[in-house]
Amino acid sequence: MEPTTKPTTYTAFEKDVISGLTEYPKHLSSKFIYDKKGDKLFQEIMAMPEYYLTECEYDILKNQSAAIAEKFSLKNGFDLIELGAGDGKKTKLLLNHLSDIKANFTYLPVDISQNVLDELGTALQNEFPKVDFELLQGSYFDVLNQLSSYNKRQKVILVLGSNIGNLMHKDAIDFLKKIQNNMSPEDLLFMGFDQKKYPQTVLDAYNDPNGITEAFNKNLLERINRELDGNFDLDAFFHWETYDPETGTAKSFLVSKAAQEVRINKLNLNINFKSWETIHTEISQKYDDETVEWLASKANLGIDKVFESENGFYKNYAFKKL
Ligand code: AVJ
Repeated sequence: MEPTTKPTTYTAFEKDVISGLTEYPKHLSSKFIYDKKGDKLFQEIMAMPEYYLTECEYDILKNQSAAIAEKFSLKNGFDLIELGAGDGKKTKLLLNHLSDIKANFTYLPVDISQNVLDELGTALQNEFPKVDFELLQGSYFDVLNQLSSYNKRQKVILVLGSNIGNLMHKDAIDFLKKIQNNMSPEDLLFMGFDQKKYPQTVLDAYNDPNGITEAFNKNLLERINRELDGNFDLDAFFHWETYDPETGTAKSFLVSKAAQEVRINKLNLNINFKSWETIHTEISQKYDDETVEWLASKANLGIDKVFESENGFYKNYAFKKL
């Protein structure tokens, strides 16, 4: 009898590694940075003084929560749906205000990680015993699709942290379109966009002297070593950041210090690097009002109101369906 080989089915991570490391120039997707270790490193990034984004958005939510809440249907009630809730640190500022004014709402944090949600649930119970909440585990769109059917009151969709910045404009438009598809005319999308600014300030945010961002970026290689039985020598690569002030695109790379071969056993793959060869791993897009307006209009959304941090580094936009 002929030996039969089982068809191989690859995970999304494996597919990205195979295509990304066999194409030229090489690339890997930043979304795979976020395993347990990557999540922890990102928490450390958010606490770095150079990573101004966190504090700017925190300030907006702290100082402008009343003006933000005016956009919500305080009378008829609303659902506050947060995509990628994490530890909810910034959202709690809004929850504070909303519970002060006794708003009628349900908080629905969505996250892919059940661990993260369980911790958030415990914190909410302790800190906001009167706030009605429901934890939703899953990908953003599964959850959004379910929601559009089951409620009649206003939906306020929160996407904080300039997470959209990891997407090229085309993908950002698709992301906005998928949200727009699940919105009714009275619904609101509230989203953070990091702004164009003095280029060195951007570079410093993605190139800290303590090597936290470097470790975060290299976690992609570590994950390949851990999960796919690879033998990447982490010291044979370094982190490199660029920022193009014209396009507003910050780009992260891992650069090979020397010619080398890497073996990834689980994928039966050998990868050759020339010296100075790059792996492009992430973009962190910076915006201006015109670009945000253009992206939104492509997704049939319009800017309803803009909330700006005091230094102008960061903005949260409230969008409605056009
Ligand atoms: C989580 C996408 C907002 O691009 O600023 C931080 C991720 N990468 N430092 C960003 C990140 C390097 C972050 N986002």
